[in-house]
Amino acid sequence: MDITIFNQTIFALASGVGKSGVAVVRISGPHACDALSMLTRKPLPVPRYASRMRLMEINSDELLDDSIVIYFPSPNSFTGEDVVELHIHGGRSVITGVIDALTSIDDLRFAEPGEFTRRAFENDKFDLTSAEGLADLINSETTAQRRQAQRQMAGELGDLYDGWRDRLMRSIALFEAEIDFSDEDLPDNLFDAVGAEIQKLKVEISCHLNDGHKGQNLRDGLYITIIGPPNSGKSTLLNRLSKRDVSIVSEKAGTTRDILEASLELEGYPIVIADTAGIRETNDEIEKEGVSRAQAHAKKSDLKLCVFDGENWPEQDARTLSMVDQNSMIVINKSDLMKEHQTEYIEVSSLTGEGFSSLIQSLTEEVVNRCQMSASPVITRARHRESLETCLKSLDRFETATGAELKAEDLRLSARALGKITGKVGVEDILDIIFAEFCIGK
Ligand SMILES: Nc1nc2c(ncn2[C@@H]2O[C@H](COP(=O)(O)OP(=O)(O)OP(=O)(O)O)[C@@H](O)[C@H]2O)c(=O)[nH]1
Ligand SMILES: [Mg+2]
Repeated sequence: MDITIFNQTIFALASGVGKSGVAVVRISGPHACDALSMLTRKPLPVPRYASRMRLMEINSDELLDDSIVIYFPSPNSFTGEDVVELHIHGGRSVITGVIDALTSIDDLRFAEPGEFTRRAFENDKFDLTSAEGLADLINSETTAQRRQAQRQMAGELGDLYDGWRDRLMRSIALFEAEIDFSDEDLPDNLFDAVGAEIQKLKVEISCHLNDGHKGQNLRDGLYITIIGPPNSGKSTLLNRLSKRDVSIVSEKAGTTRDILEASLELEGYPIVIADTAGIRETNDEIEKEGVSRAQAHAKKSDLKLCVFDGENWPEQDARTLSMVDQNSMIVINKSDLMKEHQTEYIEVSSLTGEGFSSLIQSLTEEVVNRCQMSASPVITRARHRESLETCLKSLDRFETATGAELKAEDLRLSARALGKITGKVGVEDILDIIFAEFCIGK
């Protein structure tokens, strides 16, 4: 994005599209006040107070809407620029009328997705991790996702990375002093002190990285794939879990071919469960494709729900059995047809619902274990993880490097990697990608 466009005044519908009681149109930039005056033909309202004002067509006295207007003078606004919010009636014709009137004003243009937030970032209203937290908040669907987004938005993650970066900067300063004044008397134990500090930082960053991807799991939702032999009742089980008729169920083996997904929420944690083709050897080309998709899908999911057919118990399907690993939960279905019961695995009947409360309980435990928030902030994006790994690698190099110059350079690289996460340095190339994630009006 060209930086000069920040001189322009932008506007957009900040509330959702479609009919609603109230809609909010936001205007930000140097001409926001002029635009408001053109619509109201009245003096500016008192800053940050809601004022009832009539909005008129620009070229006639035709009433567009009787509205509530709030004016936030720069720098005390969301973007840091002059911002005007028009709270109008949410009818399509009212919204179109106001948007058309704004479009007809020369110095105004429609905002790009995320442009308001980007301006706020450029004006130092918050760092990149907080902006990402805001995007996550808007996209959050469950309570736990909302809490995580709010914590990130409040700057928890940014503060952690800035704190580490500050410590690195202090170490760098000490090294530079050593390089610049090597003839003078600096304490002998200077290198030792920095070495100990870097060692401590490395442990903290490693612990932070070693989070079992909980933050990312919560943000993206945990992905669970149901696998098992044909006819074991996988589709019936998914339909009962999701309380919807997602998959076709039939007594014919080999019914499901495509991957079918249902989104659920367990105690505020988001999960997506996928039903797949029953795994078996087959000459049917389409079924074969279904089986290979099922296997590939199972491999990349966070958890496999391996469903065995209880009718054949204790016999178990060898192909499915070979896919069981530590990321698997075993379920024996058709408990209503089992002649002898077992206690090792979860037994359910997808037909009658028997055993489902313990299945849901076990699933919830798994999900909570893999997503639960801790007291300390967690990594929520691959972007953060990559930079932290780069930082750690530079700190490793620091320890083996010889000479103050090389060591200082490694410290600079590691500080740079941290600065990239919060947006302090070298982020121009990724800003377009990050802010494109937002919707228009944010
Ligand atoms: N008695 C009994 N029948 C079940 C149960 N679960 C499923 N069935 C029946 O088993 C048959 C197969 O069910 P599906 O859910 O289609 O099985 P699937 O594993 O999805 O089969 P494919 O898609 O072919 O791999 C259907 O006739 C279901 O009604 C159960 O718990 N008890
Ligand atoms: Mg099926």
